[in-house]
Amino acid sequence: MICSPFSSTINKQNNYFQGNGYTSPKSYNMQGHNVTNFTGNNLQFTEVEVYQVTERQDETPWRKLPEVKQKVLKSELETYSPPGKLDHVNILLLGAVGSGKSSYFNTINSIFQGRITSVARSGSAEHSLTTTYRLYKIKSTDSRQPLKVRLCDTRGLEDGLNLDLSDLMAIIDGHLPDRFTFNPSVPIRPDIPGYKKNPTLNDRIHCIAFVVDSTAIDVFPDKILQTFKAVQHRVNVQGLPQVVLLTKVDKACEVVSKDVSQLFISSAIRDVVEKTGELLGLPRSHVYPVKNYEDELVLDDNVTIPALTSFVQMTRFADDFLNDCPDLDED
Ligand SMILES: Nc1nc2c(ncn2[C@@H]2O[C@H](COP(=O)(O)OP(=O)(O)O)[C@@H](O)[C@H]2O)c(=O)[nH]1
Ligand SMILES: [Mg+2]
Repeated sequence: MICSPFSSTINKQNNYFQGNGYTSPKSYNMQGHNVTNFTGNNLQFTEVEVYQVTERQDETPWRKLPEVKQKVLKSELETYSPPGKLDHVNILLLGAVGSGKSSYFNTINSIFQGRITSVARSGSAEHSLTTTYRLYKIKSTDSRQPLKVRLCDTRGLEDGLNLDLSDLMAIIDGHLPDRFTFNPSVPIRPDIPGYKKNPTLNDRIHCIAFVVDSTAIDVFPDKILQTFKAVQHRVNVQGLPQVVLLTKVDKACEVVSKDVSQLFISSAIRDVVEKTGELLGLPRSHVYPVKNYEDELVLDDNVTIPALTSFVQMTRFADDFLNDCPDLDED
């Protein structure tokens, strides 16, 4: 039944409100009743209550996370050993300045330290705060050993002071040592100090994580997209796994900003995941929405589990890549 019994203001006359609208049956099973016997054939109401219908979030998650405990995910990483004679797996964080690369490392490190830590400098400075290339080790308080998975944090991509494709390929192919300082006016060449001329498989990147700020997806900077595409073009040949870490999900959806547990229920986040996958030509299952620890003082499962899941997935992809890598037995 479509009802619009009154509009604007109606006043009570005698003992009823006189409606000024209409009621009409439509697409509804009235079970033998009609408008006449339903309304008494008038629009006189003794009581009027006004309700607002609001859109209800669909409670079915659009992505199911593994039903294992955080402890199981952590222990998978703590006990992980790369194949062959490799010492560790290297995951490269690549993204615009301010996209949340350093914060992602801090998030993962905090999870394994069991408390909020801030080893990598993060912030909102206009230019990249990270000017050195860092191969971060993640120490676990439980196993007291560093994980055999490292996160590589680069200087951010930005207009003007861009890392060009050959610089990025030097990183991906393992030519740069830990703590290498980028000098925007000196291109990376084999004769610069610290350059590794003959990197081994151990030095190379085994998985690339494009770090994307989920609030920037609608107006994604063209120059950064072009850099991502150029990198993809080069690494697709090697079969290097690629994922997207979609950060700042709390800023992309009001529901998630109030309650991070709604991350995989939020249709706004589902849409951003879909758009990002399309933008980078990657399957949605390779796009991981995460909220980084940034103003929290204590760890929270709703933040930890999506971040840890993304980290486990990247490690598994890197492991698959290495197992299939023809150079594996040479190192
Ligand atoms: N609200 C929110 N802020 C974030 C998140 N991740 C990073 N930030 C903030 O974004 C800013 C840039 O982060 P940073 O990690 O330095 O970016 P980087 O340049 O890619 O290393 C910092 O102020 C962070 O606190 C997130 O998931 N949510
Ligand atoms: Mg940084």
